[in-house]
Amino acid sequence: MQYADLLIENHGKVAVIRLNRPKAMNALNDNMMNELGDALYKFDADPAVHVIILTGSEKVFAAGADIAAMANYTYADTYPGNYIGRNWEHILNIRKPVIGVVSGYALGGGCELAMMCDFLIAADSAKFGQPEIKVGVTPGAGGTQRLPRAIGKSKAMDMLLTARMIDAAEAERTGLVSRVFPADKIMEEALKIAESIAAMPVTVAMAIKDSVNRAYETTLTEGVRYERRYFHAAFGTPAQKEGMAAFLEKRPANFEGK
Ligand code: CO8
Repeated sequence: MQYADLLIENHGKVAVIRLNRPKAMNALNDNMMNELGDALYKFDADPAVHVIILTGSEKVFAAGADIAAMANYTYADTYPGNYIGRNWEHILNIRKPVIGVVSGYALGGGCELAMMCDFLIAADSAKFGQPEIKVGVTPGAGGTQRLPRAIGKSKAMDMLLTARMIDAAEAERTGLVSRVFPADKIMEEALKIAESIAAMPVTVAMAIKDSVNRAYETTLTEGVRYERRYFHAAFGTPAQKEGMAAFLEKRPANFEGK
């Protein structure tokens, strides 16, 4: 796959998508968001791919939506025209696990895009922030909604209202990211994590992802009911037969093709 604003790498069952507009701090523009949707849908549909990594460069994940592109937009452009937003949420339709890997800045729309990944790992150089207030707008891709769910109301309000950035240590402490690694080891460690997931049965990984995401959209009782259906359905899969047989036979499970 060839893109103007993305770099693509294949590592066996793991596909890596790199945001790549180095001259503009990976600012997210319309073309990049179109390309990102295209790449994500292609990998989601590719049976050879089990896990997707979304990352940026060593210096920056993404410094937000492209301010130069939107500075002169009018309300007619944004709401009726739907110039910004129309292609931002393709990532939420992806059924395979998407790991966000953040080195350097993840700001504004960059932080929002990161939070749309299933979980985040960060380099110790990472900095997260929602500085939209400084450029006279609110967040528009979930910053006011996903950030409080991720780190709690007080921390989220603090970040959103003061525009202060948090570093990787604070991001890990508050639960925004699951693990932090030295910057020079981040991709190596990210690939190890992705490969460990890719070795699991993809059908179960997809069901777990769907169930966890359900937790944010429904009541506890309905969420558990939803999970129970997947649990029962797992008994119709080769993965359950292999996983349980391997346990009882005291051998490693082989989920290849399951
Ligand atoms: N948009 C466009 N260009 C950018 C952006 C951006 N968000 N961020 C950086 N750039 C450009 C700079 O203009 C500069 O370009 P040039 O070399 O041509 O002057 C180049 O990238 C390098 O940037 P700096 O010189 O500023 O680099 P520094 O290392 O000094 O600073 C920072 C790096 C801290 C990342 C700084 O660039 C910065 O603060 N950037 C803006 C961060 C920001 O305000 N982000 C929020 C934007 S608003 C937003 O994201 C709303 C999202 C809503 C989405 C809704 C979808 C539905």
